[in-house]
Amino acid sequence: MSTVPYALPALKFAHGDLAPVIDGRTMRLHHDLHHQAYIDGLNAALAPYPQWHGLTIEDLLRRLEQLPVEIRQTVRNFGGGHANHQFFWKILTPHAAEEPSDGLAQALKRDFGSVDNFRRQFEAVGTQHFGSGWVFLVANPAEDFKLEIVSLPNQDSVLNIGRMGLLTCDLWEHAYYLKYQNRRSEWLHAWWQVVDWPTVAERLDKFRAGHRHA
Ligand code: MN3
Repeated sequence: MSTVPYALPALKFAHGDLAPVIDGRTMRLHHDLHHQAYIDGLNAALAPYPQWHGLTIEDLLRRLEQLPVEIRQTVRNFGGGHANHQFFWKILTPHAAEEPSDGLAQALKRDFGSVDNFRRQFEAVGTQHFGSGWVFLVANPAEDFKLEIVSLPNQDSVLNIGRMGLLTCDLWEHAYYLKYQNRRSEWLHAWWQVVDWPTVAERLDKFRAGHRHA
């Protein structure tokens, strides 16, 4: 569990392994440079505040409103960027199963009608989101872990809206522009081919078992 100074997590696959869905150059820029920049910005902001060191990124973001006002927005942006990207890499794999497993498939069917309907709605929310941000599949712990699709602007985190993140796709142009240019809907449609469904199912199981983050 990494805390301040936060460090770039290693990928569980090589940069080029997600090609052709995500090309190696995009992965290198996105992970090695963009994600690193969020971490550098976060560490710099927190350096003068040792009382805020030692928290996981998730616990830090949950306490955003308690942070000194002069660093709150910076932590929201850079800390959110770190958390969202760390989450994103975890749910990607070069060895994707085509369909979610039984338990997760049942939950998707219960809340969206079918797995295909879920995918269509997720792509629509991601495509229609204006500007940079993220689209998420989340569980709502206040409603018996009902599954919902939400999009958030910039680097905002689902941790700040009382939801638990199961799956997310990056809507910032740096995530897809080299290959998909302005065609965000194509990016979202192709991206299913690298989604690590077993990891998504495991996150839902952990949340249901009472873990606060996965
Ligand atoms: Mn990104």
